[in-house]
Amino acid sequence: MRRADAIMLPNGGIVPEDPLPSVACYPAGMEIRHSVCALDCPDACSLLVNVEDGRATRLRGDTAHPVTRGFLCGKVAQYLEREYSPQRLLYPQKRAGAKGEGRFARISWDEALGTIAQRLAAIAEKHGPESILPYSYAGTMGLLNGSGMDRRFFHRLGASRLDRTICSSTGGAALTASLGLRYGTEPEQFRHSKLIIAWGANIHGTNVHLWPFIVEARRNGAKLYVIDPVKTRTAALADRHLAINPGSDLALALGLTHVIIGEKLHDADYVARYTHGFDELAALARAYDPTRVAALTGIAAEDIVQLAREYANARPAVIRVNYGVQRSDHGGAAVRAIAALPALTGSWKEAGGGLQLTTSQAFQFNSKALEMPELQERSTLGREARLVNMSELGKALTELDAPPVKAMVVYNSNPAAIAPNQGRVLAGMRREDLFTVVLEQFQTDTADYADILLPSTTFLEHTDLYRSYGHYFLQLARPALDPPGEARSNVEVFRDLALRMGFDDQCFRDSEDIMIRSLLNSGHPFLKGITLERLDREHSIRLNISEPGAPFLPFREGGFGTPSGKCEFGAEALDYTPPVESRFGDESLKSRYPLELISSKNDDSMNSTFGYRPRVDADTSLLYLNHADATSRAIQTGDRVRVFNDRGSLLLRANVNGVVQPGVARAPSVRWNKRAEDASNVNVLTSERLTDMGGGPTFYSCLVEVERCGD
Ligand SMILES: Nc1nc2c(c(=O)[nH]1)N[C@H]1C(S)=C(S)[C@@H](COP(=O)(O)OP(=O)(O)OC[C@H]3O[C@@H](n4cnc5c(=O)[nH]c(N)nc54)[C@H](O)[C@@H]3O)O[C@H]1N2
Ligand SMILES: Nc1nc2c(c(=O)[nH]1)N[C@H]1C(S)=C(S)[C@@H](COP(=O)(O)OP(=O)(O)OC[C@H]3O[C@@H](n4cnc5c(=O)[nH]c(N)nc54)[C@H](O)[C@@H]3O)O[C@H]1N2
Ligand code: SF4
Ligand SMILES: [Mo]
Repeated sequence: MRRADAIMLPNGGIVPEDPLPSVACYPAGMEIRHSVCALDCPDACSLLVNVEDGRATRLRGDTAHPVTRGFLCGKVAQYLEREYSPQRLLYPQKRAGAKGEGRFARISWDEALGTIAQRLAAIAEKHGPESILPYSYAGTMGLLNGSGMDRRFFHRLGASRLDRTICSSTGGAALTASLGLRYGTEPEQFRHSKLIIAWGANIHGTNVHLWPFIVEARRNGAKLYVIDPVKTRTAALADRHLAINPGSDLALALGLTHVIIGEKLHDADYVARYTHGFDELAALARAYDPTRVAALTGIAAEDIVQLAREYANARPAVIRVNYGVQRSDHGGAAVRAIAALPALTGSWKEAGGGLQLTTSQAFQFNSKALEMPELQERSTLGREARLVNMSELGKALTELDAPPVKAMVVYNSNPAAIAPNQGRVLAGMRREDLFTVVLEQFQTDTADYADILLPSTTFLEHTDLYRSYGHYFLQLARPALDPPGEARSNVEVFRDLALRMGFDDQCFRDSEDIMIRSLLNSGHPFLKGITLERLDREHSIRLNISEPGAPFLPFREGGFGTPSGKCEFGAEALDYTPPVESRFGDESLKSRYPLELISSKNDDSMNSTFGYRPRVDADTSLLYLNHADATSRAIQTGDRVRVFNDRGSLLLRANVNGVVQPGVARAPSVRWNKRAEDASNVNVLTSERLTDMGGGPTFYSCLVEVERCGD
């Protein structure tokens, strides 16, 4: 491997070190154990943990892993601080104060589980089991603790099903419609690219293990272009930053298509063989000439023409589109129009070409065997339960009827901080008639609303199986450390709860190993020969997506997963209109709230997971403004500002610099409400409005006004 010390890593990121000394060099009593980072991140790093006398003394990236390549991001390089934090929850507790106040009294596991079982049974009996709502997302990416025993439990109970839309469902639905399969270019192939487009993708901040491959490509002459309304660190390091108007990516992609087809730069052979709907797409794109697209996107017409030509001519060229693009009204259509580009140019044929939004669907598990949806028939409901969209939690807790939500069980998520339209979410969570159970590692904002609060293990303390949404290695982690206090894994808690509820199905006695074997047992060729035994030995195994050493070219010869087997351009759904909340949208709205607020990820955290760290408080209390917008409001860097719209109001500190264009503001997210002076965060401003596909949230389409507010 190339020595990576020449590769600049983000703040706090650890530069790869010398290879591990041989085992004989370690002090007696020290062991190196393997683990996997379970955070909601495409990189799914392979970890090595030094353990001395049962205590971890060091955590680092596995040098042998082809994507981890021996380094960790800054936030997880310090994970042992979290692991051993005095703020870890250690015992079951019950509420001793008002909801949200955060006062609790210690109880035993026996009392905790007994109370939960009794309350859930009574609520199911009185209001029907659908009045119980699970709420979870990807606090851990582990399959057993994220979508295993919990799913079985809620299915058997007949609880409402949760539509897990909060992050990626819009882009996922778009890829499914266009490609039929939610996977794409391998990260390792980016090193062969000549042009890399980071489209709504803050690679340096949120997907840093792709960065060394980009560095390698650039050393060989590749260019990196970034399309992002914000001048992120990725954009600052790029050859070119195209500062696009928020939510106008669909127009830009159609503009590129206009030039590519107009100048006959497309691959007519690939288009004819492997795509469907070209004529309709060409007809639509005719209306998107560079002058019009420039007005819609804020990108100069000549830059659009140049980008289209370079993209079509640079061989190979790859697009890393991330989830930033799809958190807006027409995010689904935008992803579809972007996903059309590599099919138009035939770039899927080349190693280092194509596109990556996610790689997750290549992990072709037998998820039915893990989640067991058929258990719903054995519930008192006796049928498939209703589906509640997690992005509309505020609505679900305050408006949903027949039946209303009477109990909520939260795990792997912090909805009091991360769900949109927070005012309504918290109004719902404050309801005295709502029974709330929270499984957590830390005393989050959500934990403060629990009636019963249960201490959870971290990924270093339980067994789990991990896929990735940014690479193609399947990984297993066994516990590297003992849980502190009385912490238990989600698997254990839902297994125990099932027994308490009297569910005598054999599946509630399954061990972790049995669950893993059932997941692997899908018969899909990508998983052939991958067994639990091999995973225990090797820890990380590349899926059988191509011959070892050969690049994975998923759509080289078509092979799309759509019903037609072709890439579906779907032009009928791609005509552009501005997002509802934008400077080009509704007149009455934009006159009162003229700034488009983007609350994208902050570099040093993971959504709200590290919200207890002072450094995260500092980052997530900033509002970046353009000089023009600041000057017209007499705001200077360091000023306290009030950011507001019809949904709520928030105090932040202004930072006036060059990262956003006029009319756009950025608030790095997401902080813990209770650590702020006004006990709230940016989600008091965001709305529950949904996107065009997949029922996703529109976090990044949010109009606000800002005013100076004392010091
Ligand atoms: N450090 C860190 N890493 C993380 C996370 C974190 O919180 N912190 N979160 C993890 C999670 S849950 C996810 S889903 C991934 C997300 O990873 P990314 O998708 O890379 O992250 P986002 O910040 O959501 O969005 C990426 C970029 O999209 C830009 N953007 C916003 N609106 C638009 C638009 O309309 N058009 C275009 N072209 N760009 C736009 C934003 O300015 C941002 O820079 O990251 C994961 N990794
Ligand atoms: N304004 C705004 N809002 C956003 C976003 C944004 O960019 N802007 N991003 C959105 C996106 S993309 C996402 S994915 C969501 C993420 O929202 P969430 O899924 O809520 O993610 P986190 O805030 O990281 O909280 C995860 C919680 O799970 C807990 N946890 C971790 N492992 C375990 C475990 O094994 N067991 C249990 N019981 N708990 C565990 C952690 O302690 C943590 O508190 O936020 C969304 N909200
Ligand atoms: S958060 Fe992402 S980059 Fe950081 S260690 Fe975990 S998987 Fe790797
Ligand atoms: Mo996410």
